[in-house]
Amino acid sequence: MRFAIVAARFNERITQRLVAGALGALRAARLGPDAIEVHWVPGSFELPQAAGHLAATGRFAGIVCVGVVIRGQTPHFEHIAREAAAGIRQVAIEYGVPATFGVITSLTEEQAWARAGGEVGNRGEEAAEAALQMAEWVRSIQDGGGTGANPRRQSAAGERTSRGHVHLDQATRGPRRPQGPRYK
Ligand code: DLZ
Repeated sequence: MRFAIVAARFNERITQRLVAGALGALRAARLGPDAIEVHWVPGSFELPQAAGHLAATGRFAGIVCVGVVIRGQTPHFEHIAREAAAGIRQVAIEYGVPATFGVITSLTEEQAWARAGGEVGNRGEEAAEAALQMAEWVRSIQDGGGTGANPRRQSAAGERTSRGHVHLDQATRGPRRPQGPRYK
């Protein structure tokens, strides 16, 4: 599976940290360099436009959008944050491609740094993990399963229900996000 990271250049030093967090999460899922593309756009307002173009190519299992919107003196902040959030959601629904929201919306620059690999976490990393989970879930329903199990494949540890679904024990189901070579 191939993933894209779309990054807003506004507040670029902070956004770089979000990109690093997102790349770390995707690489931890064993995605190779050929399976990850990073695309830069001017600001968070442009994130949905770029995500839409990328989704339209059909080449991506997930799109991670990262940016930093910091409140200024005017309502500009609200417009950009709202349009970014609504636009990314619209792309995900319209194209059926998971597009996740790794945009920090903060009142101060200090709050933004704290959410870009500081004491409050890394919104880019979290958005990449969400994209991985959603992409895997989309794949699971395309394979015909609703619980992460594929009803067409009978597992030794599984038990077929009256509706044809296979229920696996939690212990045998394993981690929610697949490990190993699946993302290569
Ligand atoms: C113009 C602007 C302002 C004032 N603030 C931010 C911000 O905090 N974060 C961000 O990502 N982008 C900002 N921008 C740029 C807009 O997102 C957009 O690039 C421009 O309005 C051009 O469409």
